[in-house]
Amino acid sequence: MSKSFLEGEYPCSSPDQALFYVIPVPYEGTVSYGGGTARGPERILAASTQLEKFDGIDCPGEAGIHTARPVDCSGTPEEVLPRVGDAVLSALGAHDHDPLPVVLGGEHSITAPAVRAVRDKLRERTGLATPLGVIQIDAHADLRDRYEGSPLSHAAVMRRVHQDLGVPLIQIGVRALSREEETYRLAARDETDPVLLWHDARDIVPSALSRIEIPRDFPSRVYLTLDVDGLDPSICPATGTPVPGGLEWYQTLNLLQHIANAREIAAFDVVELAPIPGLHAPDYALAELTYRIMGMIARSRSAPGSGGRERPFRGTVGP
Ligand SMILES: [Mn+2]
Repeated sequence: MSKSFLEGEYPCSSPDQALFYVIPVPYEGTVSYGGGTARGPERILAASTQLEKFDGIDCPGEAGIHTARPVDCSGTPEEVLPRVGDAVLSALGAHDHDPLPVVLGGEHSITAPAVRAVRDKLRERTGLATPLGVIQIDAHADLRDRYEGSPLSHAAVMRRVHQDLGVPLIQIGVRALSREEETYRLAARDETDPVLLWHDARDIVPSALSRIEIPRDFPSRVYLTLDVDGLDPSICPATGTPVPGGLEWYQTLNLLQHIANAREIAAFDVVELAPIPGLHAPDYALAELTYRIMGMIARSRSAPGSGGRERPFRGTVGP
C-alpha cells in the first residue's frame, strides 16, 4: 500500500523541505447514508502513484510533498476531531518554512478542527482577528445545527465553521439544502460578520461559470474545502450522498485556478471519498485534482509579483 502521495515519482520529502504536508484522516464517524470514507485517504494515495508528475505546465511535486502518518481515527468524534487539529498544528508549527497542510478525508466533519488550527496559527502570526476565510465546494450546505442529534456530524460542519468559529464562508455548487439551512443562510445574509455567501449549482453549472465574485473584504487567505460530492457524480460517484447536477471537471479546474489567482490558499482538504470496490476512476480523479491544486498553489507562490506569497503565513495583509 502506498504510504505517501506520488510515491515512486517523488520519495516522501522531509517535512523541512516540503511545501505540501499531506495528512491522511481515515475518519468515518457520523456518515449518514453510504459509508466507506475511512478508506478514502488510502485510495487517493494509491491512485496518486499513477499520476504524471508533469501536470501539463510544470512539476508541482518538485516543491516537495511530505505525507504524514494517518491520524488515529479510533474512538468517539469528541476524541478524534481534536487529533485532526493537532495534526494540522504540528504541520504548521514545527517547521520554519511553514508547510501547507493538505488534509485527505475521511468525512467532512474533519474540516472544522483543521480550519480552527489554521485560523489560530494565522491569528498568532498576523495579529488579525479574522485572518482566514473558507471556500467550500460541496453538494450540501452542511449548515445544520446538528444532524441525527450530533453537532459534530458532517452535515453540520459548516455551521461549526461559520457560527462557532466565526469564519467567513463562500459556498460553491450546493444543490441539496434543508429548510433550516435556507433559513440560516438568509439570516446570515443580513448580518455582515462573519459573511456567508453562496453560488449554488443551479446558478453556476448550467451557465458553466468558472469565476465567482470574491468580495474585496473577504480575507486574503483562504482554506479551501473540497467535498467531492460537489463534483458531478459522473466524475465522482464514490461518495456517501451523491447528488446530480454538480460541477464538471474543467469547470472545477477553472474555478479552482480562479480562486488560486484571487486568494492565497493557506491549506486545503479533499473529503468524503467513499471508494467503490472495483471502480478506480473516482480515486484517480481525486488524486489528480489534489495534484492540480498543488500545482496551482506552487505556481502562485513562485509567480512574479506574488511577493510575500512565497511563504504562506508571512505574506502581506489585505485582499
Ligand atoms: Mn460536505
